[in-house]
Amino acid sequence: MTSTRKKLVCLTIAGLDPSGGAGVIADVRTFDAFGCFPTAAVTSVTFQNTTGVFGAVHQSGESVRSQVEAVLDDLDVAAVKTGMLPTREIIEVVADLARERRFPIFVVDPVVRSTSGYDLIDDAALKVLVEQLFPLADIITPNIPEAERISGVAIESIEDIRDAAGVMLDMGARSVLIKGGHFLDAGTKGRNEKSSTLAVDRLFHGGEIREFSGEYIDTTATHGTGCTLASAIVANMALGRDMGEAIAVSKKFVTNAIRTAPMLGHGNSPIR
Ligand code: PXL
Repeated sequence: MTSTRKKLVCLTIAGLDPSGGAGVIADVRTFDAFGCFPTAAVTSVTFQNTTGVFGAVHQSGESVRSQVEAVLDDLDVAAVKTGMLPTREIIEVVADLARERRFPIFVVDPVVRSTSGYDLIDDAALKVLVEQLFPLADIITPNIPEAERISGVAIESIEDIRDAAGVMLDMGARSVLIKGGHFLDAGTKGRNEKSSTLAVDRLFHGGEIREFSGEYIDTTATHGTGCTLASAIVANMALGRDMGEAIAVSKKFVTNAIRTAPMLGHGNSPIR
């Protein structure tokens, strides 16, 4: 006997990392890992591997629009995520599509720079991303360097994280998740347990802060952490989990992936 199973469709609009660790390949694999059906529009073909980014050929706005429309015109898309949006033209197309098509769930990962220091967006485009996409997104998911560049706040303390989030909320973001992987929170697990170092992600929403703590794993296997976390949040929200629950599940998924990373390549290994 055969049986069919309806799958929730998720769409990523992001760059291609041909070495598989980040960008659309990471997103597609994450959607699939949570049982969602992955679709993808490519914004840029990057030339990179685990050791660095060597260049990129960006798509035109028209190309990105045509890819996204082909998906949306045919499939019932439950949730959308953006990653690398390198040009003003692409960002404007994505903002127009988000307004025209009313994405049911919309997660914006404001990708700014690769781990190896390659700029994935220019300053003028970043300004448009903030102005046009932040107000349309359910949540934005910057890491600490991204939060610093977007907010202009140098982050050295938890107060600074709060200030940076405040600036991004004032810029129009509805919810801001600042990821803690670049900032170590020294904490204790419990009175009688050994002191441990944590990676704490903080969600700022409606005047409240919620913390998501995970073990900080000292490893070079970090390639694709941001893409994987944002995609996991999209998949879990598509599956009907509320934002807090989706973040908690996604954080565990990423921490576990980092712990069990395949250690591929000669640089920063993909996490899964
Ligand atoms: O992790 C940020 C990121 C997102 N998307 C693409 C990337 C990178 C970092 O290298 O290459 C395509």
